[in-house]
Amino acid sequence: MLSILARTMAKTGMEKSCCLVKPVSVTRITGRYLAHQEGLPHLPVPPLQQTCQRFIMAMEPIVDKEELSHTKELIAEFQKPGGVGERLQRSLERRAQKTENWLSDWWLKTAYLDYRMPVVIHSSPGVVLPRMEFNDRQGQMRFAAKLIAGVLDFKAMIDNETVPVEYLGGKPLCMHQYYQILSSCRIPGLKQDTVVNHAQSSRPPTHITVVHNFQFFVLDVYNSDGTPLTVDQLYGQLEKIWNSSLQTNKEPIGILTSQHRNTWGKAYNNLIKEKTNKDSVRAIQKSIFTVCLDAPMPRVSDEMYHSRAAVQMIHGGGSRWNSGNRWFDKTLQFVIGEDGSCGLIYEHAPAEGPPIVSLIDHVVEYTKTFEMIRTPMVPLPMPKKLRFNITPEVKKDIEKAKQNMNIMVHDLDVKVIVFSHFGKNVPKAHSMSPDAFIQMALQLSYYRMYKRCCATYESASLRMFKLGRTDTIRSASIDSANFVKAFDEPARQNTEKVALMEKAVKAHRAYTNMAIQGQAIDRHLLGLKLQAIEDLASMPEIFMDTSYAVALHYNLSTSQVPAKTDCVMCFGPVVPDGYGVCYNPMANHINFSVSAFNSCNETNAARMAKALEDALLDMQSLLEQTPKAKL
Ligand code: COA
Ligand code: HC5
Repeated sequence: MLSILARTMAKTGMEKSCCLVKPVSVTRITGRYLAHQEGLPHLPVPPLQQTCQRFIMAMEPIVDKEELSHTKELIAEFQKPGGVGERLQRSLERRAQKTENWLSDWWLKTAYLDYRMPVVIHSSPGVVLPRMEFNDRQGQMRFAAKLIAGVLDFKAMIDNETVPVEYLGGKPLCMHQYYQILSSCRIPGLKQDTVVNHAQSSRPPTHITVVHNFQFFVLDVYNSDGTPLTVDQLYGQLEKIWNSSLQTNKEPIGILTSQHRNTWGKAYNNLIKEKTNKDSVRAIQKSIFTVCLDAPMPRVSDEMYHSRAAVQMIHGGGSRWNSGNRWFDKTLQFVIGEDGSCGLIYEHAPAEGPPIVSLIDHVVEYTKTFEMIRTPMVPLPMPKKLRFNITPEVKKDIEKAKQNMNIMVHDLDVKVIVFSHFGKNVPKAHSMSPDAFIQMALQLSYYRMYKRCCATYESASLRMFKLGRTDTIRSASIDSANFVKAFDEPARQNTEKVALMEKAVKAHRAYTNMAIQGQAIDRHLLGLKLQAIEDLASMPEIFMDTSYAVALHYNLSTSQVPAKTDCVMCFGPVVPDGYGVCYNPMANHINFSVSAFNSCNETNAARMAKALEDALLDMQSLLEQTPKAKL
């Protein structure tokens, strides 16, 4: 049975290092990492007929009969012997032979660098850590110091190539993404963005950036002998930063990074015309990561705490609050408030959630086990404040960005629930895949609310393959539709409903297995489409068909991101009338976040979250009311 991304020790000798940070050295990806990477299989190109057949099956629950029969005709035409499909398939297979991964560059461009919506809400996920016990600025800075030390401890494992290899279903995973999350940043362009990574440069960075009251500072985190600053030293430096950024009337320069990418690309070119600005921007881009010391946010009840913390991570609360206290292009930004709230936001282009979560798990453990070590107080230089020359044009861009940000903030509706009735334990006790069980609960919730099934996306890891990213598990299936339609039918027997549930759960698990083995349909279809753009004069009709558009209109965009830490992950919906649902299933409870847009009358995050709780409980009671012997 496939297990979760087991963070087990490598069998390849990449055993966990003791957590001592070695002196920083020029990081060179060498022996062990490369040997591991070289052993990974290449992403396959699935057979054409298989994808065509599975595409039709995936359309059945989400398009009407007429559309489906039209799509069947188009597919038959596309896949006929000697047809356009075969030609594209051959080109794709040639591409696969020539590259390390036929998909990864295309995916990076399509999903991220060419995608022009703001990264805020539309792309960058947030993570809320368990609430810490501090409640004042000393506590905030002390925690920040420990967190920085913990991240540097993890960085040492990256630098020494001793990050434990992850496994999925007993197979080792590609570790490339770990080398992309530190010292990197997205850079806006007029039509396409880029990502820079300074970790491999001849002089890798030794500083992080800290932002407080919208003012950015360069904080050197290594001593001249290459040892990392101790927590005490970091605390002292943070205090200096705090004391020289007390003014609260500064221009929120970072808010520019929340704009539509073309707008930001233009504003960026204008901003960096000035040398001072260019140097400051480069210092942020090059830094190992960013720490945002946030101003206090409005207090809310304990019940609302997680939902409020989720939006603090996703967007910072608007221009009045902490949205300007960010550089949203930065790959990794830790966010720490005064009230014990902490978490992070990450720019998604370089990596998926699991490497970020591994880092968090390490850092959280580190902050718990840390003991104060008195360090000789050698005076350290004052961290450098980054200057920005705000010309009238830059000021205008900031004002526009503030307005747009506030509109986006108002539009995002987020509800976090800690589902405490059960976790992975209940589905496991009924011999069901917990992930598939949760996905079927989501299908049931959606059906109950809308009386229809919708295109549903669940992330599947492709990291069994070299440079693998993700494919799509289509959770709405013929079997899930049969299950959700029967569930509230009084005429149906419980035994029949349980049988339908089991069938749907099994079908989902089967799709998952197929996806993680590189045999799902979505990235293959994308590949064929992009190949058509390269090879053909006109677009094959299946890609212009309504069914294909419906297939990609994910009213439910979901992702499981398991963590050891009891954290909540969150992201925005991907369509105007959709939901974003992220969950972290623990042994005995499940953390969920549900997002939606307020501008859509049909969606409501709290209602969907409630429907999900009800669906999970109803599925559990159905299983418990139906004696096993009868199954
Ligand atoms: N009976 C009993 N136990 C079962 C079971 C069954 N029929 N099926 C599964 N289980 C157990 C597993 O052994 C596992 O046990 P563990 O908790 O001891 O490890 C656990 O239940 C979880 O398995 P399951 O719920 O089936 O899911 P999974 O962990 O295999 O995850 C995906 C499924 C799709 C999430 C995973 O394959 C994946 O791709 N993850 C990456 C997703 C990702 O990248 N997300 C972020 C994108 S940015
Ligand atoms: C810290 C949790 C991050 C989860 C992010 C995630 O799941 O991103 C998906 C990536 C992918 O390629 O499937 C995209 N999604 C948010 C739209 C589901």
